[in-house]
Amino acid sequence: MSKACFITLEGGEGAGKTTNLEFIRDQLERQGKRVVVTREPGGTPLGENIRAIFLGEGEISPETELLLVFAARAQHLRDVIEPALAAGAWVVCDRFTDASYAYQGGGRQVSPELIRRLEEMVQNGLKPDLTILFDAPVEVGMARAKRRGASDRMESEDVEFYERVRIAYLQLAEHNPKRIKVIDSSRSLQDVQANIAHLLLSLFGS
Ligand code: Z5A
Repeated sequence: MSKACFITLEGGEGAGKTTNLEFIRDQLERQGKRVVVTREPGGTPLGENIRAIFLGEGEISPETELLLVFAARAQHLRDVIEPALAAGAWVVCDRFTDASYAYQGGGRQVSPELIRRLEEMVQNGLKPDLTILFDAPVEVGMARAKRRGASDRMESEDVEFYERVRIAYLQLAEHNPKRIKVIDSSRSLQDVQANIAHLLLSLFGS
């Protein structure tokens, strides 16, 4: 694929996205690609401020959560993602709009139609070329995240919440099989990275 690609990483808590970000950057750079690595919510000064509010203490209603992530996303698209792609860089983003469908839609049970309307308003039709969904049973991800230390506001949810998030992600993958590729991230890091390398190779070959 000669054009710059937009790749997003998704998954439940402790699924392994962040662990594999640098591996993905390295694989792309070995193919001579210029790579911009970024994250959501965040990626811009405004977005990082929104992230601090989003993950901070205190009650936030489901609709407010949704508006916060889309406010951060609008700025992120204008200031980082769209300019990088236009300049020919590949963009690897730790979470994007699928996370809104999974967490606010699945987890918080906000209407998917509301999410779809915001997506249409903010993204001007831009969607990731490839989404890698790191999937593991909820208890595996939670145990990994717990070993990592203190929890933020989102990480303090119960198992049922994360089960709904996982189901929503798997449904998204089922409905978007060409874009969303599921990797079993309960396997060893070596196996997971072999899968990622294979996926990326198929992208270069197309
Ligand atoms: N959020 C939202 O609600 N709506 C939205 O639209 C967006 C986001 C965009 C922050 O995201 C929160 O924002 C997130 C969803 C919400 N809330 N939650 N929960 P984040 O991505 O910054 O934070 P996170 O989901 O909490 O990420 P995480 O817990 O850091 O997960 P991860 O990045 O997938 O996991 P990791 O840090 O790479 O790995 C966790 C540990 O497992 C670590 O110690 C690793 O060494 C270990 N690990 C990883 N892979 C393996 C394998 N294969 N074997 C063994 N051990 C492993």
